[in-house]
Amino acid sequence: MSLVQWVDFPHLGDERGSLIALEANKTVPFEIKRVYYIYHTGQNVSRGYHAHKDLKQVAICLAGRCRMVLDDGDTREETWLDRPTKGLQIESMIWREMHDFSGDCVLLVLASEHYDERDYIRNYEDFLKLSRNVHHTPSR
Ligand code: T46
Repeated sequence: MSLVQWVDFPHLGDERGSLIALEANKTVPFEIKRVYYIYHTGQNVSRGYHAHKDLKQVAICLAGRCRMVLDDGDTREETWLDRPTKGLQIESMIWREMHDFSGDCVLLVLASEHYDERDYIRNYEDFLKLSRNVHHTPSR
């Protein structure tokens, strides 16, 4: 299965313009505990470079665009976030990097948990070791 999984949001627009509603456990596949947004990212600045042990997120580009790289330790895929009608699902234990932010990019992120620095894996070698354990531990 591709690492790039989208949620398509129903478009509730009419002749007056566009409207999208985000609802926990409906359009967004988890209970939303936190919302943050990334904007005014400098030119040639990249962000991310970490994975999360448990956190699940949906990232929606409300304006502009940026390029997201996802890596599960075996496969690396990338995609552009450039429209507010689609959310990119980022599961736990996925290394992510964000590049090529346009000056007007506003990236909204919905998160399944409150902020907890202990959930971050910020070293790629540590991520690879942990992801091998997660994927290769036989379940009984
Ligand atoms: C992710 C990508 C897509 C907080 O205090 N609370 C928060 O909710 C967040 C998200 C961050 N912070 C602090 C932690 C750092 O001192 O804000 C600072 C910047 O965070 P970070 O360097 O982790 O930002 P990004 O853009 O590299 O990553 C963020 C999220 O942290 C991360 O979960 O998946 O966006």
